[in-house]
Amino acid sequence: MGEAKIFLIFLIMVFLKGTVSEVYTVGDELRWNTGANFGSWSQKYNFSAGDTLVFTYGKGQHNVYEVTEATYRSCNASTGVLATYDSGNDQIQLDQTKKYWFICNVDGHCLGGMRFFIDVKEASSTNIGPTPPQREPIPPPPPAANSCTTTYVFDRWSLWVSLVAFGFLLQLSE
Ligand SMILES: [Cu+2]
Repeated sequence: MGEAKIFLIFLIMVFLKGTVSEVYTVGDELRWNTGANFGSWSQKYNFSAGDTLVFTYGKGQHNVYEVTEATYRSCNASTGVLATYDSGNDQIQLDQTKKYWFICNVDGHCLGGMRFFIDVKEASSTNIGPTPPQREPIPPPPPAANSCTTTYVFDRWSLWVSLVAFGFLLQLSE
């Protein structure tokens, strides 16, 4: 019973690991700032639908524009802006499977490197290996009554030996 419970908890953990969305801080410890390499940051992770990006930065120093690919490439946000954020702590849920293109639209920041794109895939459990085959539970040890039976048999046997020996002795004495 104890083993079954542990195995069930293990299964639940595997299931949750495969489905619970991740939260990614853009730029990791460097955050959303000039000087971070967002191209390499964005390639470190496999993003899937339901994950969340968090942009943290000094409010007013930067902003976050979700843009089209063309605007990402040109760094010209006069067109092709899909969404804008400027709170300094922007949490963007990636609820679609598509490419997301982000830039900072403060002068010069996009051209200076504050831009990246990510390819958000379908949330799936393909990154989870097959669960190892569950071993058959070890059968419980045989009941302790067996030892009583053994003792009982032994006692009967020794009684029988004693009787034979006694009879033998009686025969000798005749
Ligand atoms: Cu900026």
